[in-house]
Amino acid sequence: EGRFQYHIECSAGDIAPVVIVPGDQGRVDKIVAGLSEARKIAENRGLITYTGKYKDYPVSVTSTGMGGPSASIVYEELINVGARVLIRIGSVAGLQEYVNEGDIVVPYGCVRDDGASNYYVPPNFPAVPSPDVYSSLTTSARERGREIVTGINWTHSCFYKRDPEYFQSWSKRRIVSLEMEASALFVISYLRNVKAGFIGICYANRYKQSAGTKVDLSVKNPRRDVIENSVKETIEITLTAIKKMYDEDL
Ligand code: R1X
Repeated sequence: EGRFQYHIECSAGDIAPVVIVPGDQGRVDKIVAGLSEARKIAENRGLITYTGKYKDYPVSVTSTGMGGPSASIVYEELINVGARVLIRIGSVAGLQEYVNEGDIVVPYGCVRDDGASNYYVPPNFPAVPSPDVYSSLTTSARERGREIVTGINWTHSCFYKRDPEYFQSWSKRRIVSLEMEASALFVISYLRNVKAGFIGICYANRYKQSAGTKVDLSVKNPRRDVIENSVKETIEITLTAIKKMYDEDL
């Protein structure tokens, strides 16, 4: 392995051992802004890669696109060229009444409806982050006095599902949030013996939106500034967590 990868168009030596993997291509620049000496490595099909440094420690960023099937291609190819730690920074929706716009969520497990991991392992196989990444992220948030939400996240595959029960059923089981890539990340990383973690920013409360009879998924967010602030803070928390992991030799 280590040769040129078909989709991400990177080879061994192009990326750092630690790679931040947002879904959104638009978030890549925001993360790269926190790095020094960053250079663009590749861009293909919306899979954009930069490598730079955070306080002298090498860090890469690669966008994965939306959903388990796209993201799983990126996770696999990054590991093929030397990634040892993958950290997803991504958007989530809240599934509990108390998880709202701008909240930061760091899950310690996922329900696996990502649409890709079921091709790797049976349904009874868990999707969990590496304890090292989880604790570095949560410690780094707490050290700066930022409260986070933790619990189990649901990685699903059907954004435009309009049946309220689809959302409510997981809410009733105390699931805190939902998004579309984390469980594929956790399963693939576990199988390939690399470390993974996920930190999410809440964009909407799907619990409240689906509590009526209709689910309106297209509401424009009135709290954009609060969310943008949390995106910035999430990036800082992640970079500090990465430094912590390098310093502690994790
Ligand atoms: O993971 C989810 C997906 O990538 C979060 O945002 C996208 C859907 O809007």
